[in-house]
Amino acid sequence: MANNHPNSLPPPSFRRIRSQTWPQENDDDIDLEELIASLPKEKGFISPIQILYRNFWCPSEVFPGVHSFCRHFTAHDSDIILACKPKSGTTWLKALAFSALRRDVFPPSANNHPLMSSNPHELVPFFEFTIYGQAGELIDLASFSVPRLFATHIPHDSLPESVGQSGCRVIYICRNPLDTIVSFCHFAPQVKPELWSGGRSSMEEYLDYCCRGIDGFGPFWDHMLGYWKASLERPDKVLFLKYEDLREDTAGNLKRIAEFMGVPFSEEEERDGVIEEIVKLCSLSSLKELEVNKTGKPGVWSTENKTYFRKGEVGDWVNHMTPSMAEKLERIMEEKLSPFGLKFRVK
Ligand code: PAP
Repeated sequence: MANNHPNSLPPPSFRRIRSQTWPQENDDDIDLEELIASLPKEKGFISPIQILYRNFWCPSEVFPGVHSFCRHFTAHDSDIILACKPKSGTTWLKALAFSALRRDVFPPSANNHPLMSSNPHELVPFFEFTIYGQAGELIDLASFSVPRLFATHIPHDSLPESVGQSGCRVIYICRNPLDTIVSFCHFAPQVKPELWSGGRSSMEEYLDYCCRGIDGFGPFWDHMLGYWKASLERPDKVLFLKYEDLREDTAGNLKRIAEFMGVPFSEEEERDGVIEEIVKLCSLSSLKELEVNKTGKPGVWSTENKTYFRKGEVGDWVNHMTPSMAEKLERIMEEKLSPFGLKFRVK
């Protein structure tokens, strides 16, 4: 097993060392207010505004964390980063990757498995929200079990240089944009009701912004294509997954994830049903029913854990979009993604 840290810490597998204030000490030389003032801005749907930074639209409230991460993070060769556009299956991928990677310390059948008491976002923290985030506490990167497991929503080409220069591995999950938009439009009004109530925002308007390339961490096509191209160029370093494929064959894709992380399932584990145990442990129905996911808060957005678990269906967009909304988005997908061979199952 690749988990070579002699004392894997109990969950969460990292240590908070002290309260973090913003700006961080080592950002003192940067006037973030001035930087923000100089950058293009647009209406936000989960933060008051979106800021165009390093070629993507960054929700304003995440900006300090994004900026700090990009300036300060140094990747290690053994690091594993889970990357995704919001609402593409982040929570699921975090649960699966964590369970597979740490199964020597936390067997999936154990009653006290970390997923029983911690939301996947607590076990695999985001760089921009949690580790370098404004509202969080400073996390001791040296306290992570090795290989360190992180997550990010930041596009491939905007990641700190050391990620591409090191041997660090990235697992990307994407999802058809029709379902992602529907998922976001259920999530965001719960996080920021003030941005949506009284007709301030609607799914139709959000879809229009997405089609114009003004969506959180997007344009969505640049987000997907950045990781897609990287996975074709460096398949040993970037694994590209689709939510729809994961739904269709969770066990098969879990095997790919484990192999890619350097912790393939042994024949004995396969025979003993370890793969199926992890699939079950991480399923939407299992996670949704846990007390921690009904009541807790992961500290990503100030929202409850339950907002991360909804239907998890492929094709739910038919229940929420008009045909003209869907056609508009499908035209953009055809124009931007198809030339690069990127297609999705949408039903
Ligand atoms: P995030 O980007 O805010 O972290 P993310 O986890 O990527 O969210 O996406 C949430 C979607 O994944 C939800 O989809 P829905 O709105 O269409 O239902 C959520 O239901 C789904 N999801 C969460 N956990 C799982 C899981 N264990 N299996 C399958 N789908 C899941």
